[in-house]
Amino acid sequence: MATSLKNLSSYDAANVPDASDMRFAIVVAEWNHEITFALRDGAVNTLLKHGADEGNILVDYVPGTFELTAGARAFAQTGKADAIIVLGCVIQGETRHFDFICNGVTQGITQLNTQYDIPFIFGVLTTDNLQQAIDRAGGKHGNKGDEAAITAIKMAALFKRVI
Ligand code: DLZ
Repeated sequence: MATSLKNLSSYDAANVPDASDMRFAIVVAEWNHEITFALRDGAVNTLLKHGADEGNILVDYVPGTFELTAGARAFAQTGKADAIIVLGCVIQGETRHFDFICNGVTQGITQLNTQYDIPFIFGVLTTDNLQQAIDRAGGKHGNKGDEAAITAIKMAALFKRVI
């Protein structure tokens, strides 16, 4: 479903596992920080709402979305997280940079998901313009950070059940 038809902050709280025994890492891109910091705040608040301990939510920063893969990998190697969320925002410009960054981070995070026994959650907005990003970072379409946090909790619970 297109996100314009779905509120990214809407979910059934009854279907979300308790996160009180889970550890999370959140890697945030500083590029388009007015958007990514709103995604970060949404993610942190949603994790706390579902029982996560503030001390079990590690947050750190990379310069841009392209660096999210390396930042997430660094956290994975510490073994300190049950799920790793990456948050970024790539806005279409006049050059093909948009495509290269989006392809790079998508492939990078996909590869990490096959290399480590922890889930990596993709909280990257890829929009045509700033308004579309604002709409998805706490605006009329909700907050993709909330959605990423719920996904992280569900995936961390699955890994705890299965592995
Ligand atoms: C260079 C660049 C451009 C043009 N646009 C974005 C963007 O919209 N969002 C984003 O997160 N980062 C952007 N960057 C920076 C790259 O992600 C990366 O930090 C640099 O290419 C250095 O590797």
